[in-house]
Amino acid sequence: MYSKEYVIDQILSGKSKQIQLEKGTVYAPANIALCKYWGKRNRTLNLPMTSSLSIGLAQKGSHFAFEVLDEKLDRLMLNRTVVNDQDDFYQRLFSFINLFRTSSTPRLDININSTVPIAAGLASSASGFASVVKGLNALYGWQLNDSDLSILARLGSGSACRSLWSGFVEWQMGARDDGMDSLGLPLTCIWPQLRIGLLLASSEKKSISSRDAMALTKETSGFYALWPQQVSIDLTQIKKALVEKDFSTLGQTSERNALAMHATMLTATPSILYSTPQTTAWMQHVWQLRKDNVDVYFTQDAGPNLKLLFLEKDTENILQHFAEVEIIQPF
Ligand code: 2P0
Repeated sequence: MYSKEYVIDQILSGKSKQIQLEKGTVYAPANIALCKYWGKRNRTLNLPMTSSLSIGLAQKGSHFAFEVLDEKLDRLMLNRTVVNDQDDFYQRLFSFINLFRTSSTPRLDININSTVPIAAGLASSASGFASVVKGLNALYGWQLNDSDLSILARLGSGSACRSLWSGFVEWQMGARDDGMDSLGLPLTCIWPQLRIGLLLASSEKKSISSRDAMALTKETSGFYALWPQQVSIDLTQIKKALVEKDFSTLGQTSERNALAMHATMLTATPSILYSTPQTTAWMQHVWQLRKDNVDVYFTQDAGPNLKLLFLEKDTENILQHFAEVEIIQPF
């Protein structure tokens, strides 16, 4: 079994752990999966059971500012609020950063500011860990390329390996046990008319983290065996739809993929249900609009919020039907 330290040694081979830059700021975009990552073949290295495909949100993501400290403890602020050293997020972040430093490396003052609503479930791990590895790259002056940074980001959180780029990114699952071939690959296709509409149902902390939920689904759902087959079909269709700029197929397939993921979770023991009555009301509204010939679809991640997919030409219509929607232009 390979360790995170082994992978880091492979990537950093011979590179310095001496600080080269005392202070800096980097940025990584959030991403929304159109074909989801749900289940790991290796939990230590966050190696997925399947490939996945996402869209980066350009202007929406995490700004990560660091400054070297002459103190004994690291400091962390998230969206201008101090995060206590007992907090789960503080511990997860610094145990990741500690993989890249020795006991004599100075402590850090870190400030993470997110431009996506935290409640949207977009702000947390993906753009966060992608921005952390970019920050470490700047701090130590490694000058790693984005592919190497993607592998390092995956060690922090799986979906973070897709957040090194804007636009469409495929996370290729890879086949190696050490995961050196499991990383994001940016796709050349751009689609300026594409719009994402955020519908926020709740800002409450989720009842089960996606990390635990995907493990429980894989371990206990008899339907999980079907998931890799579904992903294989959906990924092929989504990539074809992107090349052909076939929005209906893109939307239909992305929506089906998200529903298949949630259906599989429902059959875990105990069941995992992220949707609330508000979520299902929005779904029904989307389905009614499609009956009325509006080309709008949704995707849903590990939470009750929906992300609408539509084209620029339907913006007015969407705003009329979903007054609370926040529209994002990914390109
Ligand atoms: C995705 N999600 O593809 C899927 C869809 C949530 C639903 O990737 O354990 O935070 O850190 O690898 O990346 C969320 O899972 O999990 C996620 P870890 P992560 O976007």
